Amino acid sequence: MEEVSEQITKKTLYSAVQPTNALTIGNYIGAIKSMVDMQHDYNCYFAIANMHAITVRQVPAQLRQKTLALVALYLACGLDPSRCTIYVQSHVPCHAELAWVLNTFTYVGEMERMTQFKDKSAKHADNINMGLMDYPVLMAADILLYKTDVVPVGIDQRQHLEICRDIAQRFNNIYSPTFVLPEGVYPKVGAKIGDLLEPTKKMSKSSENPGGTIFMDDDKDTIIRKFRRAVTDSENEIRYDPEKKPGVSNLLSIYTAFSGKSIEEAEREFAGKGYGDFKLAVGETVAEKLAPVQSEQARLLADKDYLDNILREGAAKAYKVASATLSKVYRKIGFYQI
Ligand code: ATP
Ligand code: LTN
Repeated sequence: MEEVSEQITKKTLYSAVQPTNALTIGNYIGAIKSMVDMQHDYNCYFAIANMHAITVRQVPAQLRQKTLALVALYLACGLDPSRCTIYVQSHVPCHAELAWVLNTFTYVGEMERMTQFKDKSAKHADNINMGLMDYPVLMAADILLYKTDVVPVGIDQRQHLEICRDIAQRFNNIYSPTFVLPEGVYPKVGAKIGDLLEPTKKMSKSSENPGGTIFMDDDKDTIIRKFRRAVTDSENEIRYDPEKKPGVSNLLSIYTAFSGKSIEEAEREFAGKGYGDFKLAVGETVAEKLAPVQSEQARLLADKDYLDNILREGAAKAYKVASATLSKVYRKIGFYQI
């Protein structure tokens, strides 16, 4: 009873991560951490976006393995499967089905203008496939199927959130109010974690130089070594100023996300200290937080049946909600139903 009334009063939250490469602390700070922090206050759906992942060529065995590894990571980071619906996108066919309908409410020109499409087209010039271009429409389908109110993501996804709202609004205007318009939620600090070697560039899973990226499965020595080489500036002042001091500010953002301290507290803590000490402290804090997550992820990965059960239950719960929305859409657009 309590669970039912909770679901009625709580707003709905949706997010997803692609099971590609190893996740970075950018993914953690930009998305997973907010998901964990917000899970108690919302009715949550968290997907493993394997259908988005294939817009870039994947090795099948690795995609399978990374899918399960991401479920284990979600749990190891603190997502509670008894509170939130955790599932694999391809297990709920409604995503592909709604995406097809939404395609007919989306203009080619809009998709060609998407920053991520342009970046990924440049990076994978030999495989500029239709799926890559259609990526935001599938993402809109993900979000709209669950009547989502809020979507916690990194700032790089803002454009996709905006187009999702445009598509939903367009559909609502042509028919009648059908879709809820979702709001993107971006972390106050850390919505765009920078690469350690090029701090004005987004830290990315698929970066060419792994030296600038901290992966969630990096060991302590690797983490400390990467932070030691992080680019700073020629001053020797630990102050948050993303414009003038992108490297130091990026390290401060990472430090606050992992220590729970505020930027001001961190600035005070390191006042008068040198960059060497600062970088070591950031590296140690990150390594200390990641160690238990890594061992918990490994423990969970050894219990495939447990993870499969979570995914089975998650898919069933997601399907119930998604299929109801899809059916409503089919009715409105005039698909004959039996
Ligand atoms: P790639 O760079 O290979 O395209 P990605 O690292 O962006 O992948 P996704 O699965 O596309 O990974 O993103 C998962 C989530 O992590 C999204 O919410 C995204 O906004 C967030 N995110 C990714 N990188 C960062 C970053 N550097 N800072 C903050 N958030 C990030
Ligand atoms: N495109 C997202 C992953 C994603 C997503 C979503 C995020 C797929 N579907 C729905 C939020 C809501 C990314 O982070 N690159």
